[in-house]
Amino acid sequence: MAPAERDPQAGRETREGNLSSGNRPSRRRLANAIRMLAMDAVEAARSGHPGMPMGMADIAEVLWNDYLRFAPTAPRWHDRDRFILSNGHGSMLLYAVAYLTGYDVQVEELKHFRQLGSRIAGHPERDLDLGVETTTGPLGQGLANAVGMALAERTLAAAFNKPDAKIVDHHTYVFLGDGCLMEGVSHEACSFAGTEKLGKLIGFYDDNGISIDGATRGWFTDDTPKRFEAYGWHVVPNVDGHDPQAIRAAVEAARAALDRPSLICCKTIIGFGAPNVQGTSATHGAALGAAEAAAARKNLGWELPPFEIPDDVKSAWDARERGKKLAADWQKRFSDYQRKYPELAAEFERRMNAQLPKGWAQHADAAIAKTAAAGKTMATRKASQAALEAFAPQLPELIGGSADLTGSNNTLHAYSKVQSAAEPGGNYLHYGVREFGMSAMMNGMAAHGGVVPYGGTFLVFSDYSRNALRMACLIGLQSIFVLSHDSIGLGEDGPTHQPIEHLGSLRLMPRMQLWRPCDTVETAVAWRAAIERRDGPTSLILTRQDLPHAQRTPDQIAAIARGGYILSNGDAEPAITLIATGSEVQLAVGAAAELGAAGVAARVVSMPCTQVFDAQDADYRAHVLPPGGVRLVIEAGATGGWWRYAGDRGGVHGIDEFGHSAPAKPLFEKYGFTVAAVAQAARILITDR
Ligand SMILES: Cc1ncc(C[n+]2csc(CCOP(=O)(O)OP(=O)(O)O)c2C)c(N)n1
Ligand SMILES: [Mg+2]
Repeated sequence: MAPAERDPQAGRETREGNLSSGNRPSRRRLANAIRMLAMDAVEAARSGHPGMPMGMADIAEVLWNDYLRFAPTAPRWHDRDRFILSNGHGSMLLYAVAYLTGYDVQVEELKHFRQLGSRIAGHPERDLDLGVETTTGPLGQGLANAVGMALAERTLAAAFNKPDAKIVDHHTYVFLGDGCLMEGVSHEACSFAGTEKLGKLIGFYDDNGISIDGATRGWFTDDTPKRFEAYGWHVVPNVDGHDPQAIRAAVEAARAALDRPSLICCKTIIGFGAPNVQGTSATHGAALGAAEAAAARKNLGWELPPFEIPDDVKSAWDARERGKKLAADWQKRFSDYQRKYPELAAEFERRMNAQLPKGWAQHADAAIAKTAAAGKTMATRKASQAALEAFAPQLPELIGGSADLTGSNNTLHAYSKVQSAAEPGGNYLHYGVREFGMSAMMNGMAAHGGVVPYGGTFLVFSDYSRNALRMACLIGLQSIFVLSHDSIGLGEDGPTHQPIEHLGSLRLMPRMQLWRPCDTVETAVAWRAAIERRDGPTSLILTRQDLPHAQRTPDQIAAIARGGYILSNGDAEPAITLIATGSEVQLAVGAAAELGAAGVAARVVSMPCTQVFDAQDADYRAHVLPPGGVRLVIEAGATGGWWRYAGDRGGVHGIDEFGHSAPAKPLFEKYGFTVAAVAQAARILITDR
């Protein structure tokens, strides 16, 4: 540790707040319980982050004991306040509070912090039973998730509240650190939150002047209050984060400013209470060590051994009765609402419980059959819009948007209504050019519940939002990513805009379901799958250019939902199987016809979603792709992921190079994406064997 990194604040006295009334322990003592548990759990694990929980303990004590509306025994209560720990490395703060307030967690579990199988994980993982609303850890994204949660709250409030009955009325609180504010995604999300005037969003900035490398003045000198004022936020600057009265005054001011989100900038001392290392990065991410932990105990006047919480402290923290009453009060209001507005109440419960509307399956079947009967030639981005138009009237929970590519992604449809601060009832958000922010906000909405977000950008820019896509997979959130302009087929915008490795790399993400439909019918089926998939995200990969309609029997239409199916030549013992996705399916069909005319039986398998196909039973997979057969995969993208489908005897016709600026047709010709070139590749493969 460089001597220069010691923060100027570190010299400050560690005052013992003396706000006790009657027999209630002082506020400082209540906060110290968080400090002790965090310190002890990190000691036990010999790894973790004691600094942040020790630094933010006084803020947490005020928030949980005086403001946050939560219920440890009813953690899923719909109108609870949402809390997100964006500086997720301070996870022990959240677990300590869960234990102290009376969530169903035992002290033994705290002793297994960061161990295999423990719910008390290194970084918070979504676990409503512990009061953990979403997974955080990648800095800045929790803040964007919080913006999404506040958006979801506003959306639901507009849809369901009545002048005489407010059933959706909660705050979103978020803790964030220097790291969150240095991350670019904080700019995207907070700039948007300012424009959207999300008055029930309140952030607490842990302004401790320290990050891992030391004192942040060497790399982070923004004037954060001015930055957030410029976004249109209400800012409470310079709050002493160790003074409960100052924190209370700031929260009061923030809650009063209902026309704007609020940021409370709290000056804190990282590792507060550890006498020799507080105020330095030494406390950030490592156990204090036995000697310093003992010194911190002494310094904070904590007489008990590790993991022991005095009864008076535990009972002062216990929020079970208070929470039960809050949840029961809401339930009473909701019962009242049910009597007055039975249909709306049923709809609210349907949406919050993530159920599909009555008659959904029939409606979806009919829409898909109608799409098939129309048999239109169309770009799949337009087919996606048509599918939305067919499904959206049934699904008011769909909240769409685009990162400033609305007209290109075709995400806005006939039933879209733009949402804004002035029109909170809308179902469409113009996210602006903020791909990462949009995707992370969508995740926050999905985690909130009651809404199903979909948002568009170009496939190539999924790189910008990639970690939010990963988080949606990791947590299991129903975010629907609409990614258009899916190959060199987008043409003249050139190689910067032409995805190559994106299909393969998104397919590598565990639990991602990526659909690359080949026509209007597959597009409608893909949308249906995305809507019905409640426990994870879907990427819908769409073309800019028109694609022809593929003829199918009703059985084939039904088989699309299996992720991969035989599109033609199912009966014959094929000499070769052509596997293709999206815009390349038409080439496979054409090549199969050419080969067939020359007496070579070629089967065509359309494979819009490999993840769903892989989950089918072995018999079905062997029926579609007979073991040992010669196979050629055709996809205008990186070849890497396809070899396991091609097999030892197969080939992959793809692109492992960047594209060019040119119209689509000459580009496809240059890269061998023509019927003739595909047929030739197939012939070579057969004769080579
Ligand atoms: C996106 C991302 N990059 C890097 C990290 C690794 N990391 C964890 S905490 C941290 C420093 C954060 O500083 P700050 O928010 O000020 O936390 P403090 O040390 O004050 O607790 C870093 C770089 C991360 N978790 N996420
Ligand atoms: Mg910091």
